[in-house]
Amino acid sequence: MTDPVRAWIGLGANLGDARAALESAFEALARLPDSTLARRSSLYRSAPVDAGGPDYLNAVAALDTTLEPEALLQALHAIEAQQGRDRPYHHAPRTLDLDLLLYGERVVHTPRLTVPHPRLHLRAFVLAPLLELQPDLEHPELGSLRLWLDRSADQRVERLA
Ligand code: PH2
Ligand code: MG
Ligand code: MG
Repeated sequence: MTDPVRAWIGLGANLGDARAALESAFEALARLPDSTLARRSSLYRSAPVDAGGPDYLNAVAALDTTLEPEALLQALHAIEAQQGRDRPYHHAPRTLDLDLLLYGERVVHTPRLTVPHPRLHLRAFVLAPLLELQPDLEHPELGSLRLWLDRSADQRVERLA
């Protein structure tokens, strides 16, 4: 058996009962094969970035997994589909969005997948929950994510109790 890798998954929703969507997404992540849901962040309310529509709820999960990145991406898309996500246009409001943010220190560029997620370091709604769980988390190419959160201080993101 290969050792598990810690993958970081971003969760987002801004349609319907977003809180329920994130809760059932965490449950689905915990049921994934060859994977352990190690940590889940608080929920955050955030202003839409590069998109319209209502505020989002966001969170992140730390998943220890032996699934390869492409297989994990497929599993995330399956969870989105089970929870009623359709994809009418880029950045449309969504019932559930699951993004593969980081896969250990791996850098992946395939036609279907880019890891680290190309915009994670620019988005406070991803950085705040990541750093809640691991304050010294590093990006394999860009270094300390704490510095990037400091640079995105103008984005509205609020941790929920
Ligand atoms: N997701 C997007 C685009 N904009 N804004 C916030 N606040 N939260 C998101 O999850 C989000 C977004 C595309 O996936
Ligand atoms: Mg997304
Ligand atoms: Mg996505």
